[in-house]
Amino acid sequence: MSDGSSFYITTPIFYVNDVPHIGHAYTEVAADVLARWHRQSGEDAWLLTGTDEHGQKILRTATANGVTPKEWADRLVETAWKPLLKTVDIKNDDFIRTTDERHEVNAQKFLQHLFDAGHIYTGEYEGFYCVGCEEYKQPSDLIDGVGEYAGQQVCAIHSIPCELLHEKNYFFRMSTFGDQLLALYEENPNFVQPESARNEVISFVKQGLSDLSISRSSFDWGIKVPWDDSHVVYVWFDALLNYITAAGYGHDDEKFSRLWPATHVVGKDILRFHAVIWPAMLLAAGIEVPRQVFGHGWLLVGGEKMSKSKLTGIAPSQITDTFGSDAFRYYFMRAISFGQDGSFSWEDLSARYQSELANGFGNLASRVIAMIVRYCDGEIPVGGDFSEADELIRGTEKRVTDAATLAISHLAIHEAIAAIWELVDDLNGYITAQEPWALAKDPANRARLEAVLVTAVRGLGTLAVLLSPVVPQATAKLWTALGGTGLVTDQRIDRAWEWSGGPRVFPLEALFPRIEATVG
Ligand code: ME8
Repeated sequence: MSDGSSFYITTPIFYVNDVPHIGHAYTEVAADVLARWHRQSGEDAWLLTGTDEHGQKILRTATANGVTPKEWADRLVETAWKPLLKTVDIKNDDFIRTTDERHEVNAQKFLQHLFDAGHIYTGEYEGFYCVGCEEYKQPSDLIDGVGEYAGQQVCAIHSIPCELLHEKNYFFRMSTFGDQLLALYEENPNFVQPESARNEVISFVKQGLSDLSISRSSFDWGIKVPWDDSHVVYVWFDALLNYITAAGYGHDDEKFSRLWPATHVVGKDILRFHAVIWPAMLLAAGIEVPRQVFGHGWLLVGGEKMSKSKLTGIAPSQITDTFGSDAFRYYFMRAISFGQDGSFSWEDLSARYQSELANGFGNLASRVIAMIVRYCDGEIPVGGDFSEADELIRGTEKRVTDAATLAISHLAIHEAIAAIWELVDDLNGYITAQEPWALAKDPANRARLEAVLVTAVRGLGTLAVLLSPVVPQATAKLWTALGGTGLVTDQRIDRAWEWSGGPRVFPLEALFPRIEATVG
């Protein structure tokens, strides 16, 4: 049902070494909701995710585990990273690994192109390198260590000492792209979003850019520099290229011109790599810059950024085993303003599950379907005696469809869901006010009863279509119960209110069953 326009969206490629936690799953879900939404809007949407597999950190862990880095990465991709996608119900179109041949070969082409065009030179570098971040650190990035590292300077993110490295490296002349980047941020204010991220990036670039060391020679787990195989490509330079090698750069021109440029969804921790280094690399290569870089906030648990190194990691399956993947997706997309930090708590998750998903949406669906079974033998009435209250519901359906579409166009996923929830609340209020159970007692009210039930069922159909990107499993069940034709994912989301009801309803199990066990 594509109308031809392309929407290519990416997540970061995650360090294969790390254990997936809810922070990674959060980014995956956000990108997936956006991709599903655009797919349902008739666009050629394409979601890419994958794993970052080179670099010193991975080499060290593999060696410590007595296997080659490739064997180590293969194992983690199959046992941890691909299963994560299933756990939170991601419908990705591709999964790239930086050890894929399609990546390695075409990343080398890119590098050779930059070298031939004079953007790369040989130099010497000495600096403090954090293996956790895979990045050289400035003195201002270091803080005083505590505990076993007391008296030493440590990386502010990983709380471990950095290593003083002195190497002969190849350098990318990034410093020459400062003005072009500032012009880009100026001319295209949407290039970096949200606004706080944009401001941070602009002030960083205004301070002046240094050239970037893009090779390492002290170890060999990486892509070989094509003109000097004693060097491997710096892991970030390698990783960023995944976004174009997966999209056909260097080997499938038709695909590349169809997909590129992409929208990159990343955590704000890696904003500069995506909003400064990456567009500078592309400008140097004469390739169009990304459509947008969106830096979302951090998930905080107990006030701290969730990460494995701080030992606060929560596995996504700990949540989905109890609440299901739909609830995971809904909770994180609804409770946190996309672009800002947000705190996770089991109490908040349980409360929202119960009041919003089970009572607000799930019960509404069950009640309406049960009334059609009881009062109309399961047949959806075709018409009735429509009133102003019914028209108001139809108006709400159109209004929230437009509001949600607009919110998604600027990646405000939380606003889109809040808009859709106005329909959930209005439908609940409508049923309470119209009292179909009272109308059913007197055959003289038959036409009015039918108008109320068909209005409610149409509202449910609109909700199924609008919520499908967020809660795909519940909405698929609801669509079947409403007798909708085809798949709910094939219904146009920008015209969600157009559905006029199938011939009859079918039994619906509880969409969000009661959860008895205490969790946390
Ligand atoms: O940085 N809250 O990979 P990575 C929200 N390989 N999101 C979080 C999070 C949290 N507490 N913790 C992690 C890398 N994330 C590189 C990327 S891309 C060319 C290379 C998410 O495994 C968020 O998306 O450390 C963040 O940007 C990403 O995980 C970092 O993943």
